[in-house]
Parts: sequence; C-alpha cells; structure tokens
Amino acid sequence: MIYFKDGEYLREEQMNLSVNDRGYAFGDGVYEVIKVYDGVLYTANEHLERLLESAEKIKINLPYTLEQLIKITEELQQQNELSTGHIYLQVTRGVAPRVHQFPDQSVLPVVIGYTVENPRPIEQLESGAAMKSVDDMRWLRCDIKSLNLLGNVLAKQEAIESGCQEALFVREGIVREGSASNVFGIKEGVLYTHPANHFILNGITRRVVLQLASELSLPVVEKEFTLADAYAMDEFFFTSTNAEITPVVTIDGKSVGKGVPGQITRQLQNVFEAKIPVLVAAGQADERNTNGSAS
Ligand code: PSZ
Repeated sequence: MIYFKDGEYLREEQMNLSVNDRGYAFGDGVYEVIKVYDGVLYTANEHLERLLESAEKIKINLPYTLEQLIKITEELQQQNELSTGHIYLQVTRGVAPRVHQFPDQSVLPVVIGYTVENPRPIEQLESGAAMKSVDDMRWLRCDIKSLNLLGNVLAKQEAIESGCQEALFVREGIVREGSASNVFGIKEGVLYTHPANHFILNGITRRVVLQLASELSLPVVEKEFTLADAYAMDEFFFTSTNAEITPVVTIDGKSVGKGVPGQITRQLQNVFEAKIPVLVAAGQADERNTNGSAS
C-alpha cells in the first residue's frame, strides 16, 4: 500500500504520525471517502470541494487547491492500482503540544490519504437493510464532515447489536439521517428527504439522487418528517458513497411498505448504476429488474 502524506507518496514502513497530531488528540480535522469503480473515480470533484468546504468551516487552511487534491486522489488510485473501493483523505489541524486552542499559524495541517479495495455491497443492494432509530446526540454542525464521529460510532454499534445494518438518527422527533448515510422516504409517489442544513451532512450520493429524481420527474419534497411518518412510508432507502442506494425493508422491526425493496427505489438504483459508465461497460449495471425481486 502506498500512502500519501504531506506531499509525498510513502510505503507503510515510511509512514509515521505523531501522538501530538490534533486529529489524534481532539478529532480536530475533516475527511472524505471517494468511490472508485473499476479504476475510475466517481464524483471526485464534489467530494474534494466538500473537503475544502469542511476544512474552511473549521478554519483549517488546506494547503492544496482542488486541482492538486484531484491529482493526489488520482495518484493514490494509480500507485495502488485500486480497482473497486475507495480513497480515504484526511486533514488535521497539525501537530502541536496538546492545548485546546489552535496552534499558531506556522503549524501546517497534516494531510494523509490511502486506498481501500472493497466490492460493491451487491447482496444488501439486492435484499435491502434493516434500520434502528436512535437518539441523535451529535453536535449541531452535522454539515461538516468532521473526524469527530463518536455519536455516529455509538449509533452504528447500537444498530448492529440489534441485528440492524444502519442507525436512523432522530432529533426532536424528526428523522435526520443515518449514522453514515442520508435517508429518503417515498409516499404516494413523492420523494421526501431532510433539507440540507446543519442537522445533516449534505451527501454527494444524496445530491446524485435528487438529480436523478428530477430527471425521472419524480416529485421531491425536502422537508422534515417524523419517525411515525418514516414508519408509514411506502418505500425507504439510505444513501452513501459505499452504500449507494440501499433499500430499507424494516425500521425498528416494522416492515416498510411490503417489507421488500420498493419499485421506485429499484428504479433509482437502476438509473444510478446506468450513469456509472464502467459498470455499464462491465455489464454490472443491469443485474436487477424493476419489479422488486432479484433477477
Ligand atoms: O464506507 C462507508 O460505509 C461510508 S462511505 C461514506 C459514508 C459511509 N458516509 C457518509 C455520510 C455520513 O457519514 C453521514 C453522517 N451522513 C451522510 C453520509 C453520506 O454522504 P456521501 O453520500 O457523500 O457519502
């Protein structure tokens, strides 16, 4: 594995990180996960623009431009010959003695990156997932892709321990997002999702889905809805870079709709895949039909 660190491409044994890195001490940093399909980067620009935005929101001066970040991402894919998986990029406020306030201007951010080979979650995309609602105890800047993931970690663990695959954050009775995903419901042909504000991360996959909905002339309502509303949806799904569009078949043990992936969800999955040229070329984009059962 070749790692990127502060302008260099390094082998495992050349990599070293400080115990005084503010990412380690405080989770004082931001990150991105960028998908690669058959060696081709997917929505990398959007992810890297969001990385720049996240850094700016926590007042880290990232020492790279968007163009340089794209170059680093491409270089990591090539050096590691990453086929299907993702590229992880992380930026911390740098290395300095452990005090809460920012170090002085001379301390530079630490930027690292590496690749992870992992297949698409075909089985889960096909059969769907179970969600468990959990109290959203995170801070109020969920729009920042921060390294501070304690709330997300605890929620995911709670979901897993209940035999579910993903947690559903509820704050003030309102369904916000998943522990590592955005969520959507479909009721009477209308697609509902939480508005992009400080309560959620504005997912890149979320944005793709909204674009696809518009292309399909599927009406979209970006508005808060309750957990009771979620239970009553005809269809439900969550989205993320790795989970793509994952149908949700149960929430808190209650079946969503007929308890199988919904038709409109299937349609969105199909058009999502159809827009990934390498999947189409490899014949992977047509593995499922639209009537809710495996082909
Ligand atoms: O590997 C994984 O399971 C991944 S890759 C990205 C995520 C999980 N999660 C991103 C995320 C998130 O952490 C929260 C709290 N909300 C929404 C999302 C979805 O963002 P995108 O679509 O940009 O990955």
